[in-house]
Order: sequence, then C-alpha cells, then structure tokens
Amino acid sequence: PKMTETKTNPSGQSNGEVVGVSSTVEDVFDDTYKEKEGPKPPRKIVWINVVLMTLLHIGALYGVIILPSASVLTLGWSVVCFLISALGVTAGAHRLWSHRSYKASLPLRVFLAVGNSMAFQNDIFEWARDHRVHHKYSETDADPHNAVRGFFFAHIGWLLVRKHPDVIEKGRRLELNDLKADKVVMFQRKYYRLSVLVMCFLVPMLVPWYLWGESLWVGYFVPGLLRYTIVLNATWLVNSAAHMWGNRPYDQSINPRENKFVTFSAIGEGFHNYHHTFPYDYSTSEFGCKLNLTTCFIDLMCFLGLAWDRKKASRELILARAQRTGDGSHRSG
Ligand code: ST9
Ligand code: ZN
Ligand code: ZN
Repeated sequence: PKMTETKTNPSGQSNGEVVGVSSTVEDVFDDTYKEKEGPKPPRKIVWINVVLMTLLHIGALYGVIILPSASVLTLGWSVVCFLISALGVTAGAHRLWSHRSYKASLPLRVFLAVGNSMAFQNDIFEWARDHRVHHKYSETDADPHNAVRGFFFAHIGWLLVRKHPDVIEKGRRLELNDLKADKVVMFQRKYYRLSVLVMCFLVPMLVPWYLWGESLWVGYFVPGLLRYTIVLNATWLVNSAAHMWGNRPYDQSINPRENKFVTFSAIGEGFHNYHHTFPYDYSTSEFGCKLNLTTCFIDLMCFLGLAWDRKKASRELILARAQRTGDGSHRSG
C-alpha cells in the first residue's frame, strides 16, 4: 500500500502529531477559517476603557515615584503579589484552564483562581475562551489580539475597542464544557467583581498596613496599582513582542517567536513559537525549568501530589518538527 502523509495544513502543523496526547481542547490552529472579504468593520473605541487604562498607568508611574518611600518589607510583599498573580495567569488561566496541559487538585485550583483574581485580567472562563480563539484562529480577524494589526493593538489596543464580530462568532462555537464543569471556574466567574476588589486591591494594600504599619497610600500604589500594571504589561508582551521579535526554531510559517525578554518577564511564557507549535505542552518550552518559573511551580505541585498528568511533547517529535518546519535556529540544551 501507498505510504500516506499525515494531513498537514499550510502552517505545517500536522494533525497527526497531537494523536496520543489526547488534545481535548480546541487550541489547535484551524486553517479552514477564511477572513471575510471586503472592508473591515469600523473600529469602535470604548472610551471608558481608554480613560481607565490611562489612569491606571498614571497611577503606576506615581507608584514608581514613591517607590523609595516604601519599606523593604513592602517591596518584598509586592514581589509576592506579583508572583501569586502571575501564577494565577500562567499556571492557572493559561496552562491549566485554556490548554488543559496538566490536571490539578481542588486546593491548587482554588489557589490559582485566587491568584487569577489578584491579576484582574477578566475571569478565567472569559480569558480561556479568548485564548482558545487566539490559538485556533491565530492572527486573523477571529483572533482577539490579532498581531497583524500591529504592536499597539496586540498589546493593549484590543482592550480599548469593540471586538471583531468574528471573534465572538467563532468563540460561541467553541467547546467549553470542561470550563463549565469546573466549579472553581464558575464560582470565580459568579463572584468575579468582589474577588477582584478583595484580591487585586484590598489585600495588597491592607496586608502591609496591618502587619508592619506601611501607609495605606503606599500600599495602594505600590503592591496595588504598580504591581497590577507590571503583571498586565508582562502578559500583554506575550501577545505583542513575542508575536513580532525573535527566532522561529519550530515553525517558521507562523508569527509567534521565541523571545528571551518576554520569557523572563512573563515567568516562562516567552517561548511562543514553541507554544503555538505544541500548545498542549505543560511547560510551553522544551527546556524544562530553565527561565521558566511556572514550570518549576507545576513540577513542585506534582511532587507534592497536588497536580498530575503533565503533557509533554517528546524529544523526537520536537526535533523532527524543528527539522521539517523550523527556521534553522533550533539548538538543543
Ligand atoms: C486583560 C486580558 O488584560 C489579558 C489577556 C492576555 C492573553 C495573553 C495570552 C498570552 C499567553 C499566556 C501568557 C501569560 C503570561 C502571564 C505573565 C504574568 C507576569 N467568544 O467582551 P464584550 C461575547 S483584561 C465567545 O463586551 P465587546 C460576550 O460573552 C484587563 N463570545 O465584547 C458577550 O456576550 P453576551 C482588564 C464572546 O463589546 C458579547 O460577546 N479588563 C467572546 O466587543 C460582548 O462581549 C479589561 O480591561 C469570545 N471570545 O467589548 C476589560 N468575546 O452579551 C476589557 C466576547 O451574550 N474588556 N464574547 O454576554 C472589555 O471592556 C470588552 O471586552 C471590550 C470588547 C471593550 C474589549
Ligand atoms: Zn496558549
Ligand atoms: Zn500567541
């Protein structure tokens, strides 16, 4: 019999590759979608978001100015808040809930949901739905932060305008039963506003005031607004910078790239060419814990018995793929 090639779409993504990894979520690029022809729908600016985001960034700048007046303990606490909220996004909304790349026990899911509210990036359900359309329809009209529309749009602009109708239309067709079945996700969605008020603003501000007498003012602007703004921008850099600058060792036909700076600031999420090529890999990289605090964290949780079932692309698969579709910059180690 004739040897048959595995079905390969234009991006070089072979559907055969994910077999055996039981990819149940819809995070694989769909090359059958075509953008509608003709003029694009007009851009509708949401002014309230423009005002709030501007104020937030002014508040964060002010936080930088008063940084010298914060006590060392408050600075340490700001780092702790950064890490908890970052993990709520990376280990939580991203690797667990959007991609289902590992499984987590109830206590761990509760911790990640709390951290996620501290990060205030929309509730987990909405975040994961947007993220699945981002992968499935990457860099088209149906991608919420379509990087083809430029750095500013991919970074923050997409949160300041109405969505392209295709994002919503395609998003409505996604299979999201796994999220609906997760009580932690649905609970966080139901009490989202309250959880954000408490976790993103009150807790960061009140803990240093109560425990070591920091002023509420500094507590509000440093571990509060400044820390929140840093986490937001570190996250957005994955959508902007890591879709524009860096090598493409795994698939040169797609725009997402390996970006060291983003990897560092987003605690392991800048290996973005790898991640879009192997979205089910719990480590979002082939190099384990290297520059990847999120992977260390998930590994630690597995060691403690709080997580299990980590999905990983095999070494042979990665090498074969890099050879076949990479830009030649692939190095192991
Ligand atoms: C934020 C999110 O910052 C950041 C996400 C970044 C993702 C990064 C990914 C990179 C990889 C991971 C790396 C992590 C690194 C972390 C490092 C940490 C150090 N499907 O939304 P509406 C429906 S948030 C299906 O109003 P508009 C929706 O349900 C920051 N349906 O759209 C609704 O239906 P119904 C804080 C969808 O009017 C209807 O459509 N938050 C979908 O166009 C209208 O929904 C903000 O700033 C979908 N995908 O408004 C808030 N989407 O009426 C920003 C929507 O039936 N958001 N629907 O309920 C908004 O204000 C608005 O969403 C908007 C669009 C103005 C942007
Ligand atoms: Zn992803
Ligand atoms: Zn991406």
